[in-house]
Amino acid sequence: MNLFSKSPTFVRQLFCTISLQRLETINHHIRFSSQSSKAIDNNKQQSEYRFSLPNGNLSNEQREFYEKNGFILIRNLVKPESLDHFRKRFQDVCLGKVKVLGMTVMKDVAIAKSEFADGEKAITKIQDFTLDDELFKYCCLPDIVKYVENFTGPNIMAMHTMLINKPPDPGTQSSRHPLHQDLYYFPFRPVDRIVCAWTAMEKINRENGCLVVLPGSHTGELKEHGYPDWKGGVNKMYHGIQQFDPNTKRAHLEMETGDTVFFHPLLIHGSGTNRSPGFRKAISCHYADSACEYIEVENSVQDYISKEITAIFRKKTGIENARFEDVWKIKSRLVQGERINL
Ligand SMILES: O=C(O)CCC(=O)C(=O)O
Repeated sequence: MNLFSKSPTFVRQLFCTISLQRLETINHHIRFSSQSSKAIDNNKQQSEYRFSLPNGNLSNEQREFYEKNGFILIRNLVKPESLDHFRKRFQDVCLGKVKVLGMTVMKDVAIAKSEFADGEKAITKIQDFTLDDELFKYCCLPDIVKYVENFTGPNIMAMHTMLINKPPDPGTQSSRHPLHQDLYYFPFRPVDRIVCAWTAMEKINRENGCLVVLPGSHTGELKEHGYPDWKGGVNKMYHGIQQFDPNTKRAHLEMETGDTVFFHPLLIHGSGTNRSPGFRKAISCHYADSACEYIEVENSVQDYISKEITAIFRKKTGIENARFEDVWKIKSRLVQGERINL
């Protein structure tokens, strides 16, 4: 088209239209580039998440909280009917009505000495209930597993299970659980693909000994542990961190029945004295990505505990040459997906 053969008005209009189109295009570029930089920012943020995965139920905001603090509390996650079922099963275990292969029934150091304590009153914790189909239902609750996927990915093993029955303290303060990191007990890695779900089976507050956590401590190293030097005695296997700054900020996790906290295995945590007249119950499971691998812990900070646990296992099973990882292989159970390494 020869523009010069057209009227000046037409040419001006055409230039105007072209300019407007250009402006539109530039505008579009600006809009597009700001949208894509938002997407890039979002991807960058996602790739900066180290402690969680996009798989499960957690929102980005919740993931950010976990990344920073090493725990996330989800309110009202487990139904009271399920918790009643687990409570009843626990009572049957304590009364000896149910015997479960591999389960450890632990007595409180102070209460066990009392000849008057019987049934669940003498028992502070049952551990390793994975082979009990009734209690194992806790590990498989879809409401919990959906969050676990945010930490382990889709192939999930239940590695360690507990129903904790913190007794009213007899004045010895032995009902406390010293500050510790759960990774101390675990010979598998990577650490960030392990998570604990811990559910309050009733209202848990400072009076009956709620969980105490040191927010952000999951970013640190695995520390040296050992039995604390407590006058009133300390429960078996309740190792604690010996050296840490007592002024570090603590958070007391007060929870209602069914509330569940998910926390990282390096998070420093423990629980307080039970000053109430009742037993304080919680149920928990440590999950791991089944693609995690066993590691050697000899001569590491885990050396002492691995020998203590393996010795108990050898005595219980009569398997003389059992190794630390064998203890874990036997008690762990697949929850979802494929059993890869563990
Ligand atoms: O339930 C509690 O009192 C604390 C349990 C705990 O931290 C543990 O057994 O590792």
